[in-house]
Amino acid sequence: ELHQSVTGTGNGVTVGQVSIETTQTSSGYTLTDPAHGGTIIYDSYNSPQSNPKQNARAFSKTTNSWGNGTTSSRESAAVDASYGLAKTWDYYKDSFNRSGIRNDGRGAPAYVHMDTNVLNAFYDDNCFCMFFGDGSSQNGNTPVTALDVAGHEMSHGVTSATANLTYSGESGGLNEATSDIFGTMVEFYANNAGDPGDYYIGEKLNMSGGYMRRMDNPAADGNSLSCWTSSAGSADVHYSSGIGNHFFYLAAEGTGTKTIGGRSHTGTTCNNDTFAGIGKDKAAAVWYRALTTYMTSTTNYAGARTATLQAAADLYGTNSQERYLVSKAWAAVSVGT
Ligand code: ASN
Ligand code: ZN
Ligand code: CA
Repeated sequence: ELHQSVTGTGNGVTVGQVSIETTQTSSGYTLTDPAHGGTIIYDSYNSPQSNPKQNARAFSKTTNSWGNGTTSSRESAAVDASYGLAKTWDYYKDSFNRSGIRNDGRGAPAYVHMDTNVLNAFYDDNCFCMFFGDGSSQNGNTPVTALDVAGHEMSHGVTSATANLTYSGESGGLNEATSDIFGTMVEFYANNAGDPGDYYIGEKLNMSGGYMRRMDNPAADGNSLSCWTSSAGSADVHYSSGIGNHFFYLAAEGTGTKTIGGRSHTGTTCNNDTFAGIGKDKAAAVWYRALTTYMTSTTNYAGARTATLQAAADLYGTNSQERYLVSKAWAAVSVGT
């Protein structure tokens, strides 16, 4: 066998010192991960976002030690991506026996250092691949490769391969919420010392407000919706996602203030109700079954409620406490009341 899977050492920008799976070739090593579908990490080499593979090349070197923990090494962001996408793969495999985005065992290529001054990351279903920007002056030029971002982007592929929620209106909000939910679950699953699990999105990106989004209190960012309204479908999908994110937080953790991953979570509701959570693993199992069994491209929030109630009934029983608390969490975000 010419190309062997080997364990390398990495020092990422946001994930710190980690092990990553790489490939040994006749001339050295590449960031191809045979243990996770052959995922290849490329350097976009600051190709323009309009043609982000233009100058791309795969990472390769003679030793199997990658990055130095800062952006002075182009490899550091690649370590984040390799580690984050491997953890995302493992999360889906361990939790749902899903082998990659399409459940076909194939990894999706990822490109770091896309363009310049881009505080964003993308999944592109046309190439079955992901692109990660290097951040901008707004976030101290921190690469947008944190664990919850990698999980978010790869999860767009899972949504595309399953419910295929249309990326506009309420279905678009559900599409975005699905990526925030599983990006967050990946962060918990990885149990990384430098980036512990929480229900904030992008808290490791050095944003001026300290995070990009919050699931426990979406409206705290000044834009996201915490509660459903009849105009939710007119909001940007990254804001209408707040309703689904808030539902998930409340279903998982219940109401009331909690410190999780060193951060304060307020667990506000739209109806002043108080109730317990079913735990994040059960809440994620409900959402995954709803996504892969009941949701379709046109599912709206009312439909997501029905889908998750059916999923909870399938998994835990029609008269289960889990199904009851899922209904309480939807009511607490003004869906189905
Ligand atoms: N980072 C964004 C996302 O994955 C990019 C976009 O607007 N599609 O949602
Ligand atoms: Zn997204
Ligand atoms: Ca997070």
